[in-house]
Amino acid sequence: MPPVTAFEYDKPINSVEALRRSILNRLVYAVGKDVRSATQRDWLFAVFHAVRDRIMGCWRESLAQAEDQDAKRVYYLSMEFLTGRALTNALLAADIYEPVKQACALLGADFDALIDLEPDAGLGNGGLGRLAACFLDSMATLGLPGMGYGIRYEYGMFAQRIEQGQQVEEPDYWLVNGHPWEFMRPEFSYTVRFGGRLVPQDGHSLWLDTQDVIATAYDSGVPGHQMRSVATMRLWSARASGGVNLDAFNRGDYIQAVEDKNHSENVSRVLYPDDRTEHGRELRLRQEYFFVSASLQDILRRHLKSHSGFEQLADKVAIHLNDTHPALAVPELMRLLLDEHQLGWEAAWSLCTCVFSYTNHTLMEEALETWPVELLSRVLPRHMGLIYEINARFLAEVHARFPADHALLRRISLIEERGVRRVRMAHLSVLASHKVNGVSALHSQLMVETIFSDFVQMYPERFCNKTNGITPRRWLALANAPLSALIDSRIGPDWRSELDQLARLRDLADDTEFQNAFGLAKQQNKRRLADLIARCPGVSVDPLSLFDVQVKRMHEYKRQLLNVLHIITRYHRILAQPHADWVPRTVIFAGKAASAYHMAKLIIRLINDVARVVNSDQRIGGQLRVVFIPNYRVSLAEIIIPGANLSEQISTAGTEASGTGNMKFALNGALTIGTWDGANIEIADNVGRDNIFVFGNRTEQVAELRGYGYQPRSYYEGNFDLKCAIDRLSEGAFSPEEPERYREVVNTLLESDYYQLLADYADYVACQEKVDDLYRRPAAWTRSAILNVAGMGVFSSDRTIGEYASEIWGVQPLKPAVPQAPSLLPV
Ligand code: 26W
Repeated sequence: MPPVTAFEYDKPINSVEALRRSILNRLVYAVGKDVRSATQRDWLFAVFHAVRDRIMGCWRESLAQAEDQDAKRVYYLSMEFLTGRALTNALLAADIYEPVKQACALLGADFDALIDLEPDAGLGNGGLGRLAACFLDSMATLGLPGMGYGIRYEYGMFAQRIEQGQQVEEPDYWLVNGHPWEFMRPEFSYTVRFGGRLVPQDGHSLWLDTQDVIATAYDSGVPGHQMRSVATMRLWSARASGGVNLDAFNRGDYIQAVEDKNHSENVSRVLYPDDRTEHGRELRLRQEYFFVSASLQDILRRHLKSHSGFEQLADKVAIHLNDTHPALAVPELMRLLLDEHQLGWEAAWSLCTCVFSYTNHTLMEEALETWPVELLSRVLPRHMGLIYEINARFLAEVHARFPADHALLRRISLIEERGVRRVRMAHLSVLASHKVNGVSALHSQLMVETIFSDFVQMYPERFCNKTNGITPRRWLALANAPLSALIDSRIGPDWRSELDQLARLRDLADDTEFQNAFGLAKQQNKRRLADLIARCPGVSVDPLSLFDVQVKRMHEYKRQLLNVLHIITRYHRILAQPHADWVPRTVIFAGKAASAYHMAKLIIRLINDVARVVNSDQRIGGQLRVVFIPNYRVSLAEIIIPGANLSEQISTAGTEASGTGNMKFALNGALTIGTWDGANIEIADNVGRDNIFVFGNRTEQVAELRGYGYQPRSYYEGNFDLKCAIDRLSEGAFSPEEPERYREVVNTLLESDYYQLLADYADYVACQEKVDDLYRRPAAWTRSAILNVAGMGVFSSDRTIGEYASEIWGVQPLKPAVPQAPSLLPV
């Protein structure tokens, strides 16, 4: 027998017959069932296995190439990866969607039903986590060596139910039926230490008596477009170190012993469902350190496998911090290099600043992470010590450069000294990174003008912009089959990996035949969305009405409430003139509120109350409908977004760092109504100012108003419609059973209105009238929608990741593999 070569495996054959046999084989040999006994779940798993088999060869080759070429790799550290479903995405990447569907039909399995059975991997809150998922997709498509590191939460983002108009949270135990896409890798397990005490020894610190948790790797493959490569997402799961507590066990206290074990395993139990305030929670801090420590140990192990020391570390490794959540990677790398590998301080710190880079995703004060010094000292005493040392050296440098400026030292310090002393994770991240980026042009500009202005004086060359992007594979090819087919028929299929190709559609914007086909595709998507809505009890919508959609996390700054004020105004106007020529509208909302965010939950309730009143009012003759779709998540977004005519992106200028939903809508041919905020601005630049509805105050005006003492009441007094809308809310018109229900909402609006809804109200309502005017002219509307799609090329996450790779990480795509000898056996 000849020796086994590295890649002696069976090349997949993707004919319908080969797929049918594969699925059948996997049903019998991996799932342990047969055609007679298979449940839907069994079929889903059989298909999953058959598809996973088909990405394995490419995946192993991607890993081997990176190793053989000794390529520089990028490690994307993120607390969240909101990947959604894996199966349909892989079917598309491997170009076997249709043949697998046919194979299922031959086997008597209901393909559409079984793919719908896959739970979303909801391991993220929203924008930041979904961005990380799009980035992995693009890394795979571009063939960039590296991987994503995160946490394998047992419970993902909670499921949302609406009960009597109110949000109810339910645990999302997404792994309950098993997860056939992942591989457990127990050989990659690391000890992560917490607590304990420091004992000085020979100028070093010994960290003793720690409580230890084991991190075990679980790998998932992320197949790139046409399987150009497969990226790895490695998620860590916590295991107790010593099994059960033997002391307790021997004392006969079995329950206590197992409880201790459970306690350590809590670290990877649940995703924190709050995207603004979780500082101070000890378990969250433990999660952050847990995944960062395991990832860094893994990165250094891999490096030392093929290098004798760390001289080349910065040439071979780039580590990216997705927001500050993984910022403990900085003191952890210092600890590993100093304490475990005996490097000197200067060498270790210089490696840090070469290796790390950091993306900021928010300027909002309350979302900037800080950790109490007391907590850090207790949970991670060694790291707290290292942070002090980093800070002391840094402040000395600042003082040397700006000796007269004492206020600067206080402002720029890694430690906030006012009140309870806290570590500023953003400062730590900036200090340790050679590049720091914002996520849209405006955001990056505001970032250097506001929160990091002091750091700009010290390190101006560090700061840059990388405007966000989205993967066109999931967000157009997969989510919108009708439009994808139409685009293919006119410009071919290459837009999937060269999204700039969409610019060729500009020539078709005035082509009546194309417009009609484009309109038909939109209509098909609207019908699919209407069917989805019909499954919510008690609502039916007209697919010919204008679908006006706002789907995103519930946040005061995103101003869902401004949308509601417009709805109430429109409702009143229709009641006043029921026979006027109204453009029938369906306003669709979806989104989760953080469980402790009272105002956001109240707004969900308000939307549902307004929906109930408006939808049941016979007098308006169906000219207006309001719908709240429960449990917004990636798989729902894939249905909702293609069905939208109008995309609501109405945050207070200066507050939405970028937005990525805005890009998904425009790519699917919705027109945007939006403020001059985040990436909306760049969308306007690319689709043309005539093809987007912009309204409201800009950042400078918002700041000016805030500076002068903003008076929301003056807008209320001065605008009849606005006064009417707020008065009706205040009287309990939408909650007759409890008239005081929205008192708080009214008071917030009239007394403080921090996000200046009232200042933008009149312009917003006027802008909505322009929306109606254009919708009355279907050809003109469709033309604009086509120009939106045509202008979206730049918002591909392939473009974004290409920029990160060349301008921040210094990594290059892998060289194509040498063709393998054809194999003989089908999988
Ligand atoms: C500490 C809790 C916490 C958790 C998450 C604080 C802050 C966050 C994120 C920074 C919130 C977030 O998801 N930000 C969004 O990031 C997207 C991707 O860059 C942007 O498109 C959104 O505008 C931004 O709000």
